[in-house]
Amino acid sequence: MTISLKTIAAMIIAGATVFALAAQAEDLPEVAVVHQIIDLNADTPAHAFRFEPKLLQVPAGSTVRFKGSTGRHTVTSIIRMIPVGARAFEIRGKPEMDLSFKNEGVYGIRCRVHGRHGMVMLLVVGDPSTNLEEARAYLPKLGEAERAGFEELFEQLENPNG
Ligand SMILES: [Cu+2]
Repeated sequence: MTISLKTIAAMIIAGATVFALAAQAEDLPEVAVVHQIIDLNADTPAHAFRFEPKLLQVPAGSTVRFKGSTGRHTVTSIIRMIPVGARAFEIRGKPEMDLSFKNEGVYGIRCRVHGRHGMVMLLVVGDPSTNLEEARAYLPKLGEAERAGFEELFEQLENPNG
């Protein structure tokens, strides 16, 4: 049996349609995804071990899917850099984990192992002003690379267009 090129083309188009519908269905409800990266070709340690994205803004009540808390990576909230009333959290040894965030404000997050290389991220849930100043005031207590990482992210948050 032979399949004509025309048939193959039709099959590809049908497949593409199914894929497009699936992508549309996945849009609701939206889940933001954060990856944890080890990039051995990177030119600096802060780039080699990183969250992607490093700055994430979501509406209150959103679910964030953290991927890649494996090997030595962790997703660890920093005490004093999360909103009052929000629960501290740590993910480790999980390829994928969903967390929901109800409390508005900023969440300073580090990798417990690679934080010293600047592996930090800033999650902003709803209105950052809830605890922005408190979180910033804690920066001097952090190690050099973590502090530098967060300063860059706070800067980005306040001047999103550069
Ligand atoms: Cu790590």
